[in-house]
Amino acid sequence: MTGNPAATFIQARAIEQANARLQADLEQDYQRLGELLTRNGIEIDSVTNAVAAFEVAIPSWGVGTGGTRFARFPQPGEPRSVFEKLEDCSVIQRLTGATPRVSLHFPWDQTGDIAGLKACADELKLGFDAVNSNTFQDRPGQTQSYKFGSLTHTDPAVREQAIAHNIECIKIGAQLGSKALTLWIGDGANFPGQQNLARAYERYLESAAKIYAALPSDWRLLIEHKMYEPAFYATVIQDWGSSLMAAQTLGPKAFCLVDLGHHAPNVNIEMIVSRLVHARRLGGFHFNDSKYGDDDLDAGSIDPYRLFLIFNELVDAQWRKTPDLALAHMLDQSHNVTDPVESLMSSAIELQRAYAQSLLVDRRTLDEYQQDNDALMASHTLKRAFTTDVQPILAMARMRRGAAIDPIGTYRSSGYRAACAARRPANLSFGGGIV
Ligand code: RM4
Ligand code: MN
Ligand code: MN
Repeated sequence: MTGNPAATFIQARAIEQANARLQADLEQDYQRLGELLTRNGIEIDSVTNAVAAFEVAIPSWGVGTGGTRFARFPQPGEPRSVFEKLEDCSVIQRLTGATPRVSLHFPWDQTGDIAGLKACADELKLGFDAVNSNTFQDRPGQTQSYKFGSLTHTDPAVREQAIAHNIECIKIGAQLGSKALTLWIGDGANFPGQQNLARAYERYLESAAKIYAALPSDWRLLIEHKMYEPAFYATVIQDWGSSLMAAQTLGPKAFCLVDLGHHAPNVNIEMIVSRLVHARRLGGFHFNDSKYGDDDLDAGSIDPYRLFLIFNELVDAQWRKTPDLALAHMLDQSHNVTDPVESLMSSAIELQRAYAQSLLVDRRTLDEYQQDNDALMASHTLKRAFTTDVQPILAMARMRRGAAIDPIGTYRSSGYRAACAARRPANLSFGGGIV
């Protein structure tokens, strides 16, 4: 594409050249790991092929620099439109080979030219994942305000506006090839007594049913829960119980989406995953990591063992041949102090790492230890897989897909960010923090 910095700076030829310098060492490391795994009865290429087939969607909002309630420190060359966001997403895909789709957020990604957006994505060989609606913010000129809620507001006119926006998102998504709508609302209360908790949930179900009715037959509704923020006392869809009941009430196209940052501290998220798999209502993930709350830190950066345990549940579900397990994997992060392209590449790789490690779990042996109530050896069986260095598998999976052995090194030497800084003059708004 002429004038597209992604195509100019991240060419297949440049990736090949960078790979050529690293390939011999990689082959050696891969062979050594292959021998080790063979001794444990695992064929390395089967793991590499599974990792190469793993895909996660990039959130369009993730390629811009994030911020906090206090400040945002923009970096040079930030994307200023959804078209420029797609360019950055294509860089991530070219270098990792793991992120072929983008998850859009409306109205943040609004454009008058949906056909042009589709053409741009086609040219960059990108597809579109779930569409995200936004009724947690007022947009200029909007008739009704979401200050006191959207789909659960006491005023039917506000609810209708929020429903109409979600239906509009479905229509846009249908033109772009999306197959799901992710529904997250900030509705809730800051004071006990402010909201009738029962009625607010009933209003949610009523509004969500109208959105559900507008879904094309091959679409899914992904209901995302979150414990608190922006509401600090009570949130209408605050936990997986509320989202599961809503999914079961709405119908077979409604599923629960688990954002890793949306739980109370120390909650056992892999347990939630296991229960939702059991209910056949697990629809997908927003991956990120956190220490205290909805920190939106890079996936695997704080607690990689937790990430592994979540993937372990998913691989276990596959192993048990759970039917109809079709999951939408997405990242949902805020990059405040790093180059978002680098953070997103590294996060996609962390997911592949957790997936690869989970594939190494000796499930038959684990099952025996569990049957025998051998707690220590059962836990060692998981740890053994988790502590295996699967780096050569991840790098080999990338190389075989024509992506980079070393995505961040290749990106840094490409000059992409500097070229963007020259083409995309900074957007000097003295605005809010969080994206
Ligand atoms: C929320 C939630 C949603 C995301 C917004 C920006 O906390 O994670 O998925 O769309 O943030
Ligand atoms: Mn999320
Ligand atoms: Mn969040």
